[in-house]
Order: sequence, then C-alpha cells, then structure tokens
Amino acid sequence: MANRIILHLDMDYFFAQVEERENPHFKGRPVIVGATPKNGKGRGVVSTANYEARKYGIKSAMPISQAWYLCPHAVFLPANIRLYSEVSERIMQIVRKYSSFVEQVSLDEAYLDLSHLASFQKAKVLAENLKKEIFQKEQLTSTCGIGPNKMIAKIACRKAKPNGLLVIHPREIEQFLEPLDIEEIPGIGPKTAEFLKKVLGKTSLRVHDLKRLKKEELINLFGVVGERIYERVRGIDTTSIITQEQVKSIGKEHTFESDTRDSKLIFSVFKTLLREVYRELKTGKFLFRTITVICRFQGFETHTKSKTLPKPLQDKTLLFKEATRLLLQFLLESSKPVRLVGVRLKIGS
Ligand code: TTP
Ligand code: MG
Ligand code: MG
Repeated sequence: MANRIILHLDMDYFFAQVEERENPHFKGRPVIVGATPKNGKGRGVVSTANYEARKYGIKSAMPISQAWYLCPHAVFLPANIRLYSEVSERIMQIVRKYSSFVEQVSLDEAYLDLSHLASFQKAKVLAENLKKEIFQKEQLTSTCGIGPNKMIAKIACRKAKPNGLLVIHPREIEQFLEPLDIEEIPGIGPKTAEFLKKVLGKTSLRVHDLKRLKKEELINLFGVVGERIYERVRGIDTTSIITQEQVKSIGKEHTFESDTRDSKLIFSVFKTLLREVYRELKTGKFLFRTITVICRFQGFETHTKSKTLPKPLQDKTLLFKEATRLLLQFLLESSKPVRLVGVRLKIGS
C-alpha cells in the first residue's frame, strides 16, 4: 500500500457540457439539464447545470421549480441519458489506454492507479495527456486530481474544477486538508458535521479543528465511522481501486429493526435493495449470471436460494422477477419472522 499514486478524473458539468457541444449556440448561456420546469410549477430536480447557470446558485439535485425561479431565462433541457452514456463509454475507452487499473465510479468519473509510474511528475504529465486526448476526441473538458490515495485525489479534483489539474504530493497533505471545511471530506455529511459542531461548540469546523478529537472520542461518538473520520482528517485512506475484473459479485442486504412478517415491508425493502444492486450493475457496465437471495430468519438461521441464467444479462425486469420469486419461496416455506433479506449477483461474462 506504500507510495501509491492515484488519479481521479471527473468530466466538467458533464450532461450540460455534452448538450453545449451538440448545440453550439447554447455556449455562453446558462444551461440546466433536468426535469421540465413547467413555468416554475414542474416537479423533479436539476441533474446538472453549466457554470454560467451555477453563477445563479443552481446546483445538482435542486428542485427544478427553484432553478426556474433563480434563472428563468436559462436553457432548460431534459436529460438524454442514452447520449451521455455513449459519450461516457468513449471517454472510458480513452481512460483505459492510460492505466490498466481503472475504477469507473459513474458516467463521468474514474480513478486510475498510477503507482507503477513511481513519480508524481510522470503522473502529472499523464494527466495532461489524458485531458488533452479527451478534449481532442470529444471536445469536452475534464478535471484531474492526483494524490497518494483516492480521497486526496478526489478532493484535489474538486478543487481544480473546471478544466484543471491539481497534484497533491504526500508532503503537502496536511497543508492541503487542514483549512478545508469538514464537509469537504468524503464521508462527513451534513448530519455528522452538525453533530460535530455541537460537540465542539463551534458554528463552523475546519479539518484542523477536528484533529483535536482523539481516536477513542470519535469512536465513542460514531463507532466505526468515527475511526474513518479520524483517518480521513489525517489524509489516510487505504481503500484500493477496484477494477471491473476484480468485481466478482455485487450484493446488498438489510437487517430489519425488529424481526418481521410484514410482507409489504419485506418486499418494499427488498425492491430497494434490487434497485441499488441494479444501479451498481449498470454503472459498472456488468452482466450478471447468478442471482442469490439471502434470507435470515429469527434465531440467525440463514438460507440462500440461487438462480443461474443460461447466459449473462443486464436485464432489470428479469432480475426483479427472479429475485422476487426466490424471496417469495422463502416466505412460503417458513412462517418464522424475518430478520434480514439480501441479494447478491454473481458477475459473469
Ligand atoms: P458530477 O460529476 O457530480 O457533476 P457535473 O459533471 O455535472 O459537474 P462538475 O463539473 O462539478 O463535475 O455529476 C456527473 C453527472 O451526473 C452530471 O452532469 C449529471 C449527473 N448528476 C445527476 O443527474 N444528479 C446529481 O445529483 C448529480 C450530482 C449528478
Ligand atoms: Mg463531473
Ligand atoms: Mg462526477
């Protein structure tokens, strides 16, 4: 794990930038991709906005009605996911030429393990070339962050946006992280931040302030998450890059607060798990071959049932149908209260 070099690549205002490229006359105007605004009465949210629109305070996940209120003269467009996926696929093909250790985390984002270069300077040159090639082939700008681990690379990338490149050398970590607001650390969300502010009696908290808390104190407050926070504020992140080849299965499970036979609850939780698993499958562009459903009854008695398909697929309807059928079998075979349900897909090609 010593001396790693990780690059994080993220496309700038991805959906909106692709739209600008397809419609050059939008350039210079605020562009918002998302739900239909319907003169401010529309429901749904903003997927993303270009930097002109961001000047008006528009952000991803904001209600589209609010975006309309803030900037009614913007160009509002529905998301054309098929187009963005095609562009993404071509970008990721370019990315894969630069490293064989690539983890794609979303349509517009990937981590590359460049440790084999053994030089941050070489990694920087590689990033410049990667950005250049993406721009030449797709006329799209991107941003890269480079650091000794995924967390530092990701924060560096965010700081360098748009169309930037920032390298954080191991010796610069402390100086880089300490002035940041604690919410800029991946894994510290608004709720955790609020709680920490209360604990420390402060209205705003920087990474530097959090270092006052001992590991034991953080563990007492947040359990295992506390230990992660302790490490993250010190720039430690040992998670490695997971390439497509390394992912052998995708799974999710849920333990009920109390054991239950409420079939409505059981199936609704199960559907959420299926949706999450399917999302991961799609993001990673994986095919599944075997579906395994896990059911733990009261008393920790755990059973699994599996279904193997004749060939690997990425079929959502089939996944939902087969997985639900397997779960139903469990519930028909036993009348015991259910403690946990889960689903696991074996990836196969
Ligand atoms: P991001 O990389 O988070 O954002 P971005 O590329 O639009 O802008 P930035 O320059 O800050 O990277 O997300 C990539 C795409 O994913 C984005 O263009 C639209 C989509 N998306 C949503 O649909 N909803 C969301 O809430 C977010 C965050 C992104
Ligand atoms: Mg992006
Ligand atoms: Mg992204």
